Amino acid sequence: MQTRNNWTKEEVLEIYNKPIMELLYDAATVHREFHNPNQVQVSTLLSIKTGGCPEDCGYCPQAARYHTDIKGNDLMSVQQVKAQALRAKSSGSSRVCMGAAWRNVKDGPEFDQVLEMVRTINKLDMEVCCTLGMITENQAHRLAEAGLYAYNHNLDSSEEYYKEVISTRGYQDRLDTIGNVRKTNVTVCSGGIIGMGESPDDRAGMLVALASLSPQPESTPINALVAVEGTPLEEQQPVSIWEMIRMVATTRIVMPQTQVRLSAGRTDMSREGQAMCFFAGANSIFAGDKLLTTPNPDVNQDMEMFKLLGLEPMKPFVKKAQPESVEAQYSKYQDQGEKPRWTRPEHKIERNEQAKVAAKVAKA
Ligand code: SAM
Ligand code: DTB
Ligand code: SF4
Repeated sequence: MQTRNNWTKEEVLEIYNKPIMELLYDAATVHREFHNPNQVQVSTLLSIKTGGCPEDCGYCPQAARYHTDIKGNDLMSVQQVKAQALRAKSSGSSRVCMGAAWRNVKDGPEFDQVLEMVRTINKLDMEVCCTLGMITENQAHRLAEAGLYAYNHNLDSSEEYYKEVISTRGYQDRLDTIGNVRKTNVTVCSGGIIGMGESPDDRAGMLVALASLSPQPESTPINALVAVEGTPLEEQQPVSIWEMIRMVATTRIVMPQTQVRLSAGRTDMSREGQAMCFFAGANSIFAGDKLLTTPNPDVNQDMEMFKLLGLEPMKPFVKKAQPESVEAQYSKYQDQGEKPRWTRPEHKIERNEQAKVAAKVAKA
């Protein structure tokens, strides 16, 4: 099966609405073509900066304007992050995703601290992912140089429904950040939420938008809304497991190579329900008793479920080699007795180049 970037909403809806047995069979068939069905990636979320966000995302307990019970925190220290990452690694995680309740990244000491966190986790041989809000192309390059493996930035819904949920930024802003990440060697993680009151049409619209990205995202989280008291979506009824299964299966079919993440909402799902999602093509979960601010199943319970289902946690860097940080590239050159020519390989204007020109001028 070829990866297609030209799915229409009608085609996607037709898949989404198939009789469930047919849908499961089709999705599982695609899944086996591209993935090992017995392996599931285990990723750990770390909220490195919690709460106080200026945005108005209607689902989010971290938006400053809603009155939720979460306890806000300033940016964590690099040492705290390292300790948590080591703990996650020892309980089977191969990936750490650091989330910050920011509208966008600002250059300065806090971003420098995040870059240091990325370097630190990369050195632990774990895939490191960040979700920090909007980023510029330059910031994406700096994250890449630090050894970032993935950047998470969700489209969250269809373009039409997005406006119903968020007013402080637009769909194009999301696409722009994803485009900036794509200009580097960092992989793209982008998905969305179901259960916000959107229609199947909106779900299909979101999948068309994601599948039309070329290349498609390497990772696609499918979240079920966790309706948090104090947010505008607090009264939303939980989505049924069948909707989750349909969404996962359809995602698998339209994005055959992506890592489909069964993300928020697992505390309300039975093992049987989750097993159906894995059968339908989900091959990643977030482990640990907390997502960013809301509860998640206990890691021991998850490991029991893995044992029961014969699933094994995926090793890191199965899909793409570990990125080399600038320091790693530098020391490799030194070992070979050479000096690296480029310190920022993806940048067109280079300090080295400028220095060379200046030296030539001085000589003349
Ligand atoms: N501030 C950054 C941003 O919005 O991109 C990063 C953090 S934000 C919390 C990451 C993602 O978490 C959102 O895009 C959304 O998909 C998901 N999310 C947030 N609150 C949620 C909730 N209550 N239920 C399900 N998913 C949620
Ligand atoms: C994603 O799509 N889901 C994760 C991760 N990317 C960052 C976050 C889920 C957050 C759920 C609400 C909370 O715990 O605050
Ligand atoms: Fe802020 Fe992200 Fe929450 Fe929106 S989803 S309010 S941008 S932390």
